[in-house]
Amino acid sequence: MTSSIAANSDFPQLEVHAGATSLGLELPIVARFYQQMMLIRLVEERLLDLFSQGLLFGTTHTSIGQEANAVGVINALDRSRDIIWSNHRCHGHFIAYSGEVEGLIAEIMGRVTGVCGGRGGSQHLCFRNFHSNGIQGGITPVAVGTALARKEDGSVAVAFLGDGTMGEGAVYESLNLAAVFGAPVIFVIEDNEIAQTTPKALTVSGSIVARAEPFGIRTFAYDGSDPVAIFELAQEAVNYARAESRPCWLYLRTERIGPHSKGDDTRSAVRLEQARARDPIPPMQRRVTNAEEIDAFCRSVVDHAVESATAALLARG
Ligand SMILES: Cc1ncc(C[n+]2csc(CCOP(=O)(O)OP(=O)(O)O)c2C)c(N)n1
Repeated sequence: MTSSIAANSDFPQLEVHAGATSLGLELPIVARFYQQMMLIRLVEERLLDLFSQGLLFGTTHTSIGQEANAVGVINALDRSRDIIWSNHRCHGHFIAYSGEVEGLIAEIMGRVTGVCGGRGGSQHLCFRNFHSNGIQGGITPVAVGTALARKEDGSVAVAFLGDGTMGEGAVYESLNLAAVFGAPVIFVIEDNEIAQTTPKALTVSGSIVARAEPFGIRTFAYDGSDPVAIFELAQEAVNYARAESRPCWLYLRTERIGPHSKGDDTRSAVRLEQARARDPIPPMQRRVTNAEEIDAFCRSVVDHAVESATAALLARG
């Protein structure tokens, strides 16, 4: 059963496919964004739980703490024509793009009902215009190529990168060619200051914000966890890339609250406390009047998705 939870025509519509019924509300933007963030949070918490029970195929990287980036950036795109290239930490980007909670959970549980038949897992998603790949920096040249190939339709491409990917040569070759050829690609940098267990200070020289300027690439930067602010900035970046047929650099300073993958978090208690202080969910919870209703709806979507994935056939029996 398909339920539409976002019926305001001013903003791109997100359909959530689930056995749960719709809230039946025309949600204003803050509530809509809160709902998408909550859905991402609950899916990822459930994935960690499923992993600990041995019910996932392969590994998983959650974006707990970074949900505002996914929601802000993806909602600024035209889902029907823009092309998304995501990385290993892609669940939030994917849910904000597709609302396919059931298809994602089934995919990571290795079920035939997954969005890629249960064979790709979250690091090899391919669904409509959304793609993910776990090789750090590997998607950047591809994003530039697709932006060039599709720019005549007015499409833009987006590539999501982490701070720990700033050491990959392919990123700089991509920046150079994107600027030289005029590729409308938005490089989104989610700087959570850590790559797996290595703090950025140990591996990244100079400024990440200023990284693209020497290539003649315009920069948009934000430090915070308000999805509406990220959405507005991302809209500016997307409008610029589309109208000017130019690349741009959208730098987002963020915090990863959970582990890199499952239990591998070596950060100090003080550093983790700083990260948690920037959790984007509580401030949004305070901004919406019907948070409890939204939470209950999201929970039912996730419960239903896990139930139906569990009942489906394994792709690799
Ligand atoms: C080329 C390459 N080297 C190493 C890895 C293993 N690996 C996966 S994620 C990751 C850390 C990435 O850090 P960052 O780019 O900051 O993104 P974040 O995980 O913080 O979102 C590493 C080292 C990989 N996937 N690809």
